[in-house]
Amino acid sequence: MSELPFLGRARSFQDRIAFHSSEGTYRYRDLLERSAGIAADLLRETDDLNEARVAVLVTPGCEYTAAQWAIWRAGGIKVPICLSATEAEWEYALVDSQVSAVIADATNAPRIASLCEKLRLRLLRLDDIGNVDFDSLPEIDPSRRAMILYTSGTTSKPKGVVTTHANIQVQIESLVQAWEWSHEDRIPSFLPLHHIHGIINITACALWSGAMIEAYPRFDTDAILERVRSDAWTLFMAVPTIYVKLIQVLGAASSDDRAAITEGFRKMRLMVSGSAALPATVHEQWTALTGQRLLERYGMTEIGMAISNPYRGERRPGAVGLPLPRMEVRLKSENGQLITSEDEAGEIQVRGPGVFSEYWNRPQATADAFENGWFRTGDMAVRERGYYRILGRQSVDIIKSGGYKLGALEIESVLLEHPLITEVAVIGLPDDTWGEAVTAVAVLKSESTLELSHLRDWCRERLSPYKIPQSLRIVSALPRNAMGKVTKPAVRALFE
Ligand code: MCA
Ligand code: AMP
Repeated sequence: MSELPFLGRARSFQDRIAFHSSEGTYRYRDLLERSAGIAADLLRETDDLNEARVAVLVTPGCEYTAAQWAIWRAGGIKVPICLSATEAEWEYALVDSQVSAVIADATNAPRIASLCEKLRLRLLRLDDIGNVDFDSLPEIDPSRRAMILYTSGTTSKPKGVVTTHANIQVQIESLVQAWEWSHEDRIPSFLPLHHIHGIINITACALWSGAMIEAYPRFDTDAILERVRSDAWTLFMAVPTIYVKLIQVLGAASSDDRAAITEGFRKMRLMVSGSAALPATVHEQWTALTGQRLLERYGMTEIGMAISNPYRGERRPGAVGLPLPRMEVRLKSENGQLITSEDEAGEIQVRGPGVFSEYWNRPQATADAFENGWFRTGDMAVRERGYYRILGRQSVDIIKSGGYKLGALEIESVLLEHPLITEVAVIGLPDDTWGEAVTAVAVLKSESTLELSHLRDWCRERLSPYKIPQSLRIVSALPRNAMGKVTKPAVRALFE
């Protein structure tokens, strides 16, 4: 029987260690067995999930991956949801993707149990699933849909980005080839597992290669630096905010500690930055501190990774490099002209077999996102001396903070529910640590006052922590154009 290629790869690494943590060591064969057991549980009432959506709310680690593989082996579509999201955000994703079941671990199951009850969803607790017997698992064609990731955009609610098994395989193979992954690699995983960076670039590439992962539930600076000191890893992948924070920590460390830690970083074979712009100054500071030349790359939920500085060759600070294998990239000017010369800015458009298939249940949004088969990223770039350099987003309504993409309109629609707010505009202001900081500019009901701390407390029930405004400015009116529409550049100008 033919099976999805990642399973064959795992079989060839049977006895190698896939996950290592303070809780234990799991080999590839453990992952295969455990995922088959969970798949059998998912298939209690049917012999194929036939693309039914199954949400995953599991702490990063072996069990998370076993759950993911189980959904795929049972024929379902995996919908990973954010561990730090609010119940309202979970409900949106579960309802929008029409999930039929949720897989959660012992820690997270109690957090989502009442929502599952309300939505009448089956809740599978991993701690309740033992070694379930299975007769056979369905045959899955790679053209089947495999995953839905929620991404914020210029609409008020996030959209579900659908990728097939074939798309995902191309995304993985492209990176494994470009960055020369091997079974000897060892990598920490500390990024959230509801986004491509953690799911594909780190976890899936490692497991495709027979490498070893050390999983952390979050970026735990002390624990991670302790392992860096002891040369635990060959690879390290993070968002720019993490490199900024590491530079701050190393700056404050004693000279002995700093020397031991930077030596650990120096020995790694590759350190990658992505998900947001890496300022050239941070790139240069990191090299001065550790001797490592960070490899910056560019990607997006809809396309995986598209452009990367080379593994071998010049890694240029401030630039993202060249198209990755199996990715075609072009720039289009504002008036629709194809840009062929250097030094001229245009929108990045991408084509290739790794590009997503559709936005879940949004045919119009899908159609609008493509131009003759090319995906329109909404990011502007220029080519200089052969390399692409990202200039920024076309839309002011997209904010990148700590590597997370946030939709200003989504945050505004929540803030408008606050009883004292009558009008609000949300923007991202430049921030040395976070890249951009979420900033709210609000008009209040007459004669009322609102403190930032109160607003932040109020938001905690409604928004993930990274979407909560970092600052608040109260104004008597929002700047509007002649048509009465709020003008974001003018809102931004209030801070200049
Ligand atoms: C958290 N805090 C923030 C933000 N986030 N403050 C300002 N802006 C923010 N964005 C505050 C918290 O409220 C808290 O404040 C304090 O910082 C510590 O919070 P914590 O969550 O513990 O912070 P952290 O652990 O230091 O997290 C920083 C982080 C995290 C590790 C950079 O944000 C992260 O994992 N980001 C990565 C996201 C990611 O993977 N993006 C990839 C998607 P207080 O102490 O007052 O409560 S992009 C992608 O996949 C594409 C395809 C691509 O190209 O990669
Ligand atoms: P998301 O789809 O949430 O993962 O966010 C993708 C967006 O992150 C892209 O459209 C870019 O705006 C931004 N991005 C990713 N990598 C880079 C990078 N190296 N430099 C600048 N922006 C980046």
